[in-house]
Amino acid sequence: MKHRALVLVIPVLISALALIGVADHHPEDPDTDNDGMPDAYELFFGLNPTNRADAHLDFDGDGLNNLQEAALLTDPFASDTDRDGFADDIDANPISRAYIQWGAPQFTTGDNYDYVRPEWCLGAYKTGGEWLADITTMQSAWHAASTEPPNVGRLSIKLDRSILTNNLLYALHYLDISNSSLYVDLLDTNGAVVGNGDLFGNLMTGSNRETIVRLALPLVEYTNASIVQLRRGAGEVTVFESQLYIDEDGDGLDADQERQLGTSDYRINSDDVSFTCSPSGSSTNNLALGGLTDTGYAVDSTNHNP
Ligand SMILES: [Ca+2]
Ligand SMILES: [Ca+2]
Ligand SMILES: [Ca+2]
Ligand SMILES: [Ca+2]
Repeated sequence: MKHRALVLVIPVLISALALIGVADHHPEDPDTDNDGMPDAYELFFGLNPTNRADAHLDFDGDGLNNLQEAALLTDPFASDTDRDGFADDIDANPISRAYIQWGAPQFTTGDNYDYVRPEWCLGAYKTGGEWLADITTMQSAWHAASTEPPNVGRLSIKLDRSILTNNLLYALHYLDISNSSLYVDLLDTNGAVVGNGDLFGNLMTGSNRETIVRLALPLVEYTNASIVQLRRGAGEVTVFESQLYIDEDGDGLDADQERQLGTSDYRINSDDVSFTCSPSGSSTNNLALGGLTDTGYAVDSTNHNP
C-alpha cells in the first residue's frame, strides 16, 4: 500500500506571511522581476521572483499561464486548484472549495497548513501527530501513531462565520483502520465543543482501505460553530485530504458550480444528472476529491483505491 512508503520530512519553511501579501493584491506588493506576479506569490508557489520568463509558462497545463493563476490566486501546479472537477480555466470560481492536501511540504509550516482559499476559510492546522510526505509520489498525509495516548491528535479547519452562513459538506480521504477511532466535532471560537460533539460517530469501520466520506456539517443549526475538528480517539490514524464546500442540495455540485451551470443549489432535480457524472475538468493530482458522481448528502462512504 502506498501509505507504507511515506516518510517523515522536515517541512519546507516557507513563511506563512508570504501569502498574506498575495491575498489582497496591493499595488505596492514588490514584484522584483516586473512580470506582474508579486514576489510573495512567486516565492510561495516556488516560481522565480527574479526571472520574468516564468509568467507566461503553464506548468499544470490548465490553459492558464502563471500570470493568470497569480491574478486568480490559484495554484500554478494544480490544474484544478479546488478539486471540484472543473479545471481552473473553465471554473467560474476556481477557489470555491477549501481543499487541503494534509502534509504537502509546499503548504505546510510547522503545524499550519498555509493554502486554503475561499474567503470563508481562515486556516487549517494540526495539533499533535506528524506530517508525512513522499516527494516522489507527491502523496502526503497527517499521521498519528497507535502508540500515541488516547485523544491525542487533531486536525482543525477554521471558518469565518461572519461570511459563511450555509451548511458545508466535509469530504474526507483517510485510511480506514481497524481498532482505531476518529470523530468530527464542531467548536466555537474559544475551542469549546458546540452541541454534543461527535456528530457522526466513529468514522473508522475497519475496512483497512483508503476511504472517502462526505459528511453534512449542520452549520446553519450551530451558528457559533467556527472550527471543524477531526479528533483521533485511539489507534493509528492517517488522513490524506479534506475538502469543505457549500452544496445545499447534496448533488455534488457546489453553489458556485450551480451558479455557473444556471441550476439551483436548493433543488437537486434542477441539475443535469449526466453532467454531474462526467467531470469536464482534469486534474493532475492523484488524490483529487472532486467527486462529481457523489449523490449522498448524509454519510456516504466509498472505497477510493480498492
Ligand atoms: Ca514577479
Ligand atoms: Ca517571475
Ligand atoms: Ca496553469
Ligand atoms: Ca476547480
